Amino acid sequence: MKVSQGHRNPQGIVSFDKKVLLAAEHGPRGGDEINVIKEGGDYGWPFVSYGQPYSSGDYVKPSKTGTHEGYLEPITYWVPSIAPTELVQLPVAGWGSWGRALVLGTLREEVLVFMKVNEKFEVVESVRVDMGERIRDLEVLSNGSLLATTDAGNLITVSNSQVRNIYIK
Ligand SMILES: [Ca+2]
Repeated sequence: MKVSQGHRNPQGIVSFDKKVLLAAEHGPRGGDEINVIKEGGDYGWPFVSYGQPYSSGDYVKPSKTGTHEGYLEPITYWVPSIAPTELVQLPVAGWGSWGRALVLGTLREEVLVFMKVNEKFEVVESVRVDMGERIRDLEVLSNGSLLATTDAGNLITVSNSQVRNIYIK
């Protein structure tokens, strides 16, 4: 069963509070998005994007750029691109005021983006935590800390109070 359409390159998906599906996707050049997924929703690609084509020779080009009119709006987007990957939700315990927040991995920016959303899924606070590596995947461990995989071949745990490298190469 098709749930939704018009996604470009979704790489992260999370069930927020185990109720609402959120997905992160790459835009073309800019226009990276986080969307609340609604059944039957159309998220615009390849018709609209806040990003731009890479070049006039792109195989698929958005029909309209710099707008998302006519399609479901992302809850947040990035121009220029940050290259988003996995999206997770932090547990309440152990994360202080960031409990229940969203965390997004990025490739290009080499940061984790921590985001608080309100009940309407508006991003009300956002911080970037520099990881110094391209972050590919994220997992919340049973002890509540966050585990990141990196393109350099490292696993990094992140807790509210510490950042620690574990080299697996
Ligand atoms: Ca879109």
